[in-house]
Amino acid sequence: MLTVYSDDHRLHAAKQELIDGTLKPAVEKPERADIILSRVRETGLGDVRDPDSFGLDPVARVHEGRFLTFLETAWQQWLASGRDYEALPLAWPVRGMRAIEPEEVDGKLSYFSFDAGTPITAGTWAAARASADVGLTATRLVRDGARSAFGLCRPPGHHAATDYYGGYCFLNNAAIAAQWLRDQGAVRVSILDIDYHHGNGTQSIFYSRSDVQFVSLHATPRQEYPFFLGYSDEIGQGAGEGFNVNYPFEWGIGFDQWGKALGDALNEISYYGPEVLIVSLGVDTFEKDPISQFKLKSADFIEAGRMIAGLNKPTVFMMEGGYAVEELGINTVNVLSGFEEGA
Ligand code: OKP
Ligand code: ZN
Repeated sequence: MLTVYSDDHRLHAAKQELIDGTLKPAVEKPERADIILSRVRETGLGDVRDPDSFGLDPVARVHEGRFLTFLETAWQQWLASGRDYEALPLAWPVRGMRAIEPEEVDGKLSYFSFDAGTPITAGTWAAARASADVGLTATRLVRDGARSAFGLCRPPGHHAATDYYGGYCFLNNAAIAAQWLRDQGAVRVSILDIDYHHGNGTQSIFYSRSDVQFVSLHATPRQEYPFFLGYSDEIGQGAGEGFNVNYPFEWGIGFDQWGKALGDALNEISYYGPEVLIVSLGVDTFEKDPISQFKLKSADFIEAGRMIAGLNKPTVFMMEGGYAVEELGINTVNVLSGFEEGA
């Protein structure tokens, strides 16, 4: 399996992140991609290549123009307003308030985000664009006939929606790739999201559509971030009804329950019959993940990969979360090599 990787992920390297009510060293950091890449090389998974540039058109098929303009100019505006450290929002338009885009950068940061845990830095926009190109390049390899490919995306994407960022995500790499496949003529695309956190951005982007199925296993929003989406009664709406499938789980589950749900999820996908499968690959379900509460073991990721291969669909893996840096390379590549064994 080929891996697509860009060094430009390094341009997004927040020093701190607001977590547990305090500023701490960022957990979503460049070392994450480094360790995955070195494991890819060490195991001989396959060649590593650079992404091609797809320009903004495929990105603009998913995200709103004013949101993209904001992301592109946010750092400049933040600097111009007298700050030279990382930009974070502070207030949101909740129940009964007015969702009108403010003029000042602090207001815009809030307007275009949904959490205060996702810093914008000088290089964030460039890194996010490179990450989308990584995903698109991996997707094109599969469109052109590869059985599978791995987009080593960083920053991740699944929390970003058409017009807001958050959860370490700015551009929704998987959604951009799915839309690109549709625009290239694929009739049906499935996105299987196995990150520990619900892919609220991806769900909301395709919620009213039947041409992209979204299936997600994640921690229940009753207990876990992003808190306000990911319940099992979210089945899609209008034309999208029946094409959104959520498997929320309580803290503490292991592979017994998770693997069973994965089998179920794969049946849903098989029944839907996509031309291509995109896997939003987070391995923060790992027992030692510092911000998560599932109990998967390293060997379980091999089995997950085998199971996904059993679907027998052209498959693009795109990196999402996973923060136990020491084991991150092993766990990620375990899914990929499990897939290759099963394919
Ligand atoms: C991004 B991805 C932990 C709070 C964590 C943000 C998590 C973003 C996860 N107590 N806040 O889905 O891995
Ligand atoms: Zn996650």
